[in-house]
Amino acid sequence: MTSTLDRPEAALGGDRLDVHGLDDHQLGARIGARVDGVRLGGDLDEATVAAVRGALLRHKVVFFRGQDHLDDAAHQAFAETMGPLTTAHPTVNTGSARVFRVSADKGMAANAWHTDVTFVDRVPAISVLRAVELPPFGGNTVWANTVAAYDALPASLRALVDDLWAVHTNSYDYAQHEEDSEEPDAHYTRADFTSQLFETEHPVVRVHPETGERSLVLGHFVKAFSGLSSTESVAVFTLLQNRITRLENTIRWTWQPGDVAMWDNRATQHYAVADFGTAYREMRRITVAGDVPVSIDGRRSRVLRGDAQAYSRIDELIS
Ligand SMILES: O=C(O)CCC(=O)C(=O)O
Ligand SMILES: [Fe+2]
Repeated sequence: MTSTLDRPEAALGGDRLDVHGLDDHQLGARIGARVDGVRLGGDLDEATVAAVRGALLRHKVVFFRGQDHLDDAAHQAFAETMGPLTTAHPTVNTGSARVFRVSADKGMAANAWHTDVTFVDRVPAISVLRAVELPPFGGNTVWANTVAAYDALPASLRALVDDLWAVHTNSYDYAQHEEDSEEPDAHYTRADFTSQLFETEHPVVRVHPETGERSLVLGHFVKAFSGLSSTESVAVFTLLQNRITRLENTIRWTWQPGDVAMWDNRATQHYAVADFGTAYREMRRITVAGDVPVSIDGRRSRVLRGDAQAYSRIDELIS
């Protein structure tokens, strides 16, 4: 299939986006836009797909309301317009080839700041999340812009991160992350989640394959920074995460039935707020495959443990 990965100027939309007249409404200075007037599905024309992708790359997370017509198949067909898909998850058996169901009725949620699946080398490019059943209150999701966070670093901190690498794993020491829920990702058990162990060393600063922007690659799955002690790692992690998640750098979405959120997983972190009591909440995610991060000096992330080939084929991607 054709990809915009080798044509960043096309992916960014530019005048194509304006020509098409996508009805997008920016929601914050640093992140987030609502896109109106698009009925999501597999039948979008090429210009609309390019415009939506351009809006995504610019705003990092885009929201679509009123997509009540979507079922899993149409959700998947829309996600496929953005690129080849991953399987549902590298380790968790979700009962579906492509759909990752995030459901909870005990107040559990993915309430730790993370970028999806950074424990593998081929970090997903895009996640498409659909509200299936919402609680009567609470259950918002918050996204943070990891490009803006990098851009806002003073020169001294850029010097620190530009050549720093971090080990990400799906089996980390939960005690190091005070905001963790007991389960690493919503309702799946830790045993499922760690049924196969993955560890990957990523650059802390990656160059975005489509936009060329630099972004911070951190979040919940970080175990330690290469060459730093665990105490030093916690200190540096806290320093950087605090910059990523400062409120000005985020957008918070209050879900309505029929909503879809799509985020650039190479330029964001997100957090599902566990404030919906014991009500049932169900979301479904379909994930677009991404390539292996590349550092500022052109080095690619390195697998330390685990083989993610079955989860995400990257030979179809252009990098
Ligand atoms: O439940 C949510 O709002 C987000 C869950 C999540 O982290 C994800 O779908 O990747
Ligand atoms: Fe997530």
